[in-house]
Amino acid sequence: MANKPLRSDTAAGILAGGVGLFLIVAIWVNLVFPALPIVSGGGSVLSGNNLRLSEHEWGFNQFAKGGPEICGNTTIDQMNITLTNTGINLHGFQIVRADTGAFVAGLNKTDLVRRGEIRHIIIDLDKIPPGSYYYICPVSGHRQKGMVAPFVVQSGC
Ligand SMILES: [Cu+2]
Repeated sequence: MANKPLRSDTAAGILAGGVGLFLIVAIWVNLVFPALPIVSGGGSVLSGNNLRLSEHEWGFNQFAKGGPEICGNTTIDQMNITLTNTGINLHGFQIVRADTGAFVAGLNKTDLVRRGEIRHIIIDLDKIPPGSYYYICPVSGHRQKGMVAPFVVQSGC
């Protein structure tokens, strides 16, 4: 065994095994700990007290994943959001804390917007402390597929 030169086919086998193992681990990690993609499309920000937001598979508005950031100005008491489901599946809308994921505002988890439905909701911004949140679709698996984007409450947007 000592000083025996490593045959090239053996080396190739070890390398292939290593690459395979790496891929298996990478796939496992992705399945068990799905990354939460936060896509805030190209710096676009929705603000004001009358927002329109279309929902579709894995994104909001024109984004294939994620959506525009929503900025809630602390001077606004109530934010009106018009949701339009332009997708095929049922979608919901919730605002959750960025740190704990706890529900803050939005639709009940089982209150979903149907295909083609237009829904007006009111977010009581005056009840949400300044800070970082996300808006998400609470349908199982949709957030993981991309239906998540930043929602911030701050003075000035
Ligand atoms: Cu959804």
